[in-house]
Amino acid sequence: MNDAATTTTRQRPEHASARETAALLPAGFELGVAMASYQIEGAVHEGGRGRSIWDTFSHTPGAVARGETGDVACDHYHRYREDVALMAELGVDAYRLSVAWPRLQPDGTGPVNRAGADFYSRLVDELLGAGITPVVTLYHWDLPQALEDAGGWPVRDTALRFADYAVTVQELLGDRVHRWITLNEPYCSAVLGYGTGRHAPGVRDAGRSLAAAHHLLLGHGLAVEAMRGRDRDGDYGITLNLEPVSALTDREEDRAAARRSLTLSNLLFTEPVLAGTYPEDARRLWSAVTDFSFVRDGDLETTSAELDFLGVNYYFPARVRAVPHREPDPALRAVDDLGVATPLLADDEVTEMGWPVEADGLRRLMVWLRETYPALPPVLVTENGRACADVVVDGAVDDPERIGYIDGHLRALAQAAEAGVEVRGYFTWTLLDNFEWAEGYARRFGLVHVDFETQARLPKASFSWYRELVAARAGSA
Ligand code: GCO
Repeated sequence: MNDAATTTTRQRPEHASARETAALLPAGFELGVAMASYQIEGAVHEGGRGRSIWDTFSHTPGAVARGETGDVACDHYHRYREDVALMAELGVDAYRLSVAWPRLQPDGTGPVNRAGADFYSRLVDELLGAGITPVVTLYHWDLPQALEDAGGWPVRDTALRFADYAVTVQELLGDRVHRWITLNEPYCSAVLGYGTGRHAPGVRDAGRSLAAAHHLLLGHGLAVEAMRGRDRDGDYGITLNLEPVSALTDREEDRAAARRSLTLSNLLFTEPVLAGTYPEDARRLWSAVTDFSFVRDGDLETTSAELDFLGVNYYFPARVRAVPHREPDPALRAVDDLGVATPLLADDEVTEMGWPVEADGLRRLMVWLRETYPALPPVLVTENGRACADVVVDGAVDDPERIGYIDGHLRALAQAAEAGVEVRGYFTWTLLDNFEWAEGYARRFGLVHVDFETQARLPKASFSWYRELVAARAGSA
């Protein structure tokens, strides 16, 4: 079916769309790739690394598809030089990496584990040597198990531990790293981790999930304040996964459902971070499971600490309709049991994750942010990409759907910029096929194919496309 496309890609590797799209991007627009520690590093028992909640969770029968774990992953811990060389070949300006907390503080507190510190130090040096700016995420979900055993994110003390850890990382790398992202997707940590149990640590408790959300944002704010106190010139941000939310129909009940959905997916995070408040309806929506007494005086000033940028991860839109609650008793309801559903539509293009593709959703999300938050800091899209059913044929992977996805979303971003949103850059998810959390290795998001038996890396057609985009952007700047 794709024969024509395949032939075209192999014989004529230049893509007109890469040059055309590059020309639409705002001046100085940054292009990068993103990855995360547990998804790529492997070497979970090496260099004095402690155990994280994802080690425990992935080894729990039934938690991850096919019982897969991040024990080896892409073996990036040993192959980071090769991976940085791929980034250099791609020509990207920046690499968004994450630091594994249990590599630096095996039990989540106390003195630094030297071997872990050395690993990240070498990685940063390798990046700088290749002319690639490191953008460091402090927490991409690998909480030290010892902190989970002490209560995890539902406990306030974890926020304090996080701020200490943030300063520890800054002390180690701050002479060479100036751009920091505190948390990746606190929605997933709180809602999937403690609410639905789909992610580590696999807890299903609505009240604890909401407490976790608050303490994550508190930890974020404390970390920003502490790090900024040490280095005023650094750039500090947080990455939220947000959705453009709309009602599926004009019916009042669907519009109300969309509002509830918006509260959980966006406002529960954007309001404390960008407005220093809680969404109006949060207390009412979850009154049967918590009294929000975990919010203390002054907390919201901390959660809304000044940011230099907002990181946004976007994958798919939410088109919401009203459905009955799964659980009739409000006191027993899951945190996401809000009487909402986000069905696929008949003409949806759907990724291997089962997510609908809608590039314009990214433009709408950007415009929603700017209209809702007049003081919105500059935005970086810190993740966007798609899983495809990639196969190696004759030593090559042709992935026109991924190219189309990235291209479409960049064009949507260019339109958002045109509409006045200050969008500074785009990091595609991701460089290497890697451990896709509860889905394991079967969901491939990379520009580079990884053979998990041999660890061979094979750049896909999308890699060439992205390289042309970066080169054309640089040339046009
Ligand atoms: C995410 C994650 C990534 C995922 C990606 C695809 O932040 O959800 O940062 O780790 O792999 O989003 O699902």
